[in-house]
Amino acid sequence: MLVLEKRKIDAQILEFNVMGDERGQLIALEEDMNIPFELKRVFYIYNTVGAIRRGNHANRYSRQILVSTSGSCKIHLDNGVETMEVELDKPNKGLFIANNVWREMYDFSDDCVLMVLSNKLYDPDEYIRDHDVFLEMVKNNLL
Ligand code: T46
Repeated sequence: MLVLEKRKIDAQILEFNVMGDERGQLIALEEDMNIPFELKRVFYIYNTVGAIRRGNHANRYSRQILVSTSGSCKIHLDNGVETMEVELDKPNKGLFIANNVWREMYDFSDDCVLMVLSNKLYDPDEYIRDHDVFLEMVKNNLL
């Protein structure tokens, strides 16, 4: 049996600076300031249905930062060896996820708006959607 080397998941929780005053709060996300990659795409997920799990894939090339700008949700990460769970529940909390990390998003609150920043334009061909294929690629050092 092949024993895989234990690897830390390439992901990081970020805390963004909040610029608040008597009018309310403002958070600025800016390439090379608090976004550690070239910013090519933003999308957001909302009105998520009940107990649904989204994601269920790894991206070959996209690096992302996820922020729950409203409400909360949880993220399950998996590098083929280890897993971790992160709760996104504040607009100033971000989760950086490197490429080739399996992700699932779940436990969305009704008011959750999950914003995702990415260093790549959308390309459906960069998705690994089969978890067994993902594990096989990790095992064979193909990622
Ligand atoms: C990820 C997690 C966090 C587009 O046309 N352009 C886009 O930029 C995206 C992201 C999606 N789409 C289309 C493709 C599908 O027909 O929107 C539909 C839903 O996308 P998907 O099923 O990939 O959504 P999620 O929530 O499972 O995953 C998304 C991202 O695709 C993914 O990269 O990491 O959010």
